[in-house]
Amino acid sequence: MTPSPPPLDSSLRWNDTVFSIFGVMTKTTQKATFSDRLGKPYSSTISSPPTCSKMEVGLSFFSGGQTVRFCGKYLFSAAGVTLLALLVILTGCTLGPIGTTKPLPATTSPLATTTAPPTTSPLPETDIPLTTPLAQRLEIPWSLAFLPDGSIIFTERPGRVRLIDAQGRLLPDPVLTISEVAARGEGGLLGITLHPDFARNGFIYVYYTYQSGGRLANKVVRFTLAGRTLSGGKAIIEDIPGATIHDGGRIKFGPDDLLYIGAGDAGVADLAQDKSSLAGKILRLKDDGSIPPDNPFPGSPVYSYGHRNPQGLAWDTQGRLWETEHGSSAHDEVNLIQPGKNYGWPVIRGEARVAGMEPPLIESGNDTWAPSGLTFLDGSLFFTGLRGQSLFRLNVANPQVFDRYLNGSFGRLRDVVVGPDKMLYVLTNNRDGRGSPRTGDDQIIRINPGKL
Ligand SMILES: [Ca+2]
Repeated sequence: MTPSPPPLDSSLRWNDTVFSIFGVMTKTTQKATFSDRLGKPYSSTISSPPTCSKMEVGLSFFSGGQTVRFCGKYLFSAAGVTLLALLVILTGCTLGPIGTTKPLPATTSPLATTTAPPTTSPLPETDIPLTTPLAQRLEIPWSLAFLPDGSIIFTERPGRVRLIDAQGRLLPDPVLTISEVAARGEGGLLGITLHPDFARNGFIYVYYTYQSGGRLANKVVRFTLAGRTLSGGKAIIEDIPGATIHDGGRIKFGPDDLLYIGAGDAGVADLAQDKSSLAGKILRLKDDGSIPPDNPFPGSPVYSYGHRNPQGLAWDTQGRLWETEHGSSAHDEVNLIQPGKNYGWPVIRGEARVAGMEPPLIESGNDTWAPSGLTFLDGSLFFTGLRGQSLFRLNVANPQVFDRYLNGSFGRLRDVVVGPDKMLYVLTNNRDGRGSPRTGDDQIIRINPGKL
């Protein structure tokens, strides 16, 4: 027998009952997202129905087989950007907790005719739950990749490469522990990726911080996986400036079968504008570390420059390279990368414009996403937020349209990867001293994008 909904106190705010107070609205799309206390996200178009007061907007969403409508109040607006927080309050509707609500009479449906079509393409819905933990009690996992048999290889920042077999079992012992790794601050064992011809050659590439003389540096090393053993260890590129902050670390092969490397500024901002330095760059190399003849600066691995701390790289179906990057004091960026271009750090940030420098496609304004991993699926870019503690979704056909999911449900999120099953695989990052570890942390979580 279903318990009847509790009586509603009209002065009760939704964040005290069902909803967290967080919402995001973009002025251009008139779309808001928010979540309940379990982290289940909802999105809504926004309108101005007569039932809401002048300072409020109307929102609606579908839950429990019916449309739920209410009014939301602005909390603040960030100057120059399109983010608004919404404090969601009830306005006289007879609603209990989500899922047990009664249908509303048609006369209280002012938003029924104002719902806009979805702004992003629908994704397949299956019986797979929205979130499923796949591996737990990990130590700062940073990056993962799928092997052809469906097993998962991933890095833990202290220096371990680990494997989840095709049956989903986490192997207790690492397939490799790299003693040379210097896990200081943001540095350590970071990116991992497979050679495009991995099935034939078994090549796996990792990016890590190490001690070089009296200083920290980063390198990319190629290993060979045979069975459950990683061996070899050929350096592809070394002496990328390192530090306890801004080590970059993402590595991926592009559709041109060349290796792209995100290198941070190592805390020395001006190096990003110095094309003779490897810091603050996206680098491009052949699989053996040699320099492609068509790189934009002849004889140099530099592909683009003026980056602060690139963290995510992904290509869309048109072959375009997208990048996420940490800004300074908010102003995080999503950039569309073109060879030889200057992305401005530290000369410009936010909406600033200088001739010869590329502004971001979108930036976070005064909000902080701390964007990390980036991937592409069915017309959308998905990226994870560390301080933002969310999974963000961007429509590449209209980059100003983005959604925000999970909102704190799993803490800081480091990486997101599309699996062979078209599910998203997300890494938490709560054990590095900057987060609040919870039971099971750190985790690899499977996300069903059809249920976002
Ligand atoms: Ca920039």
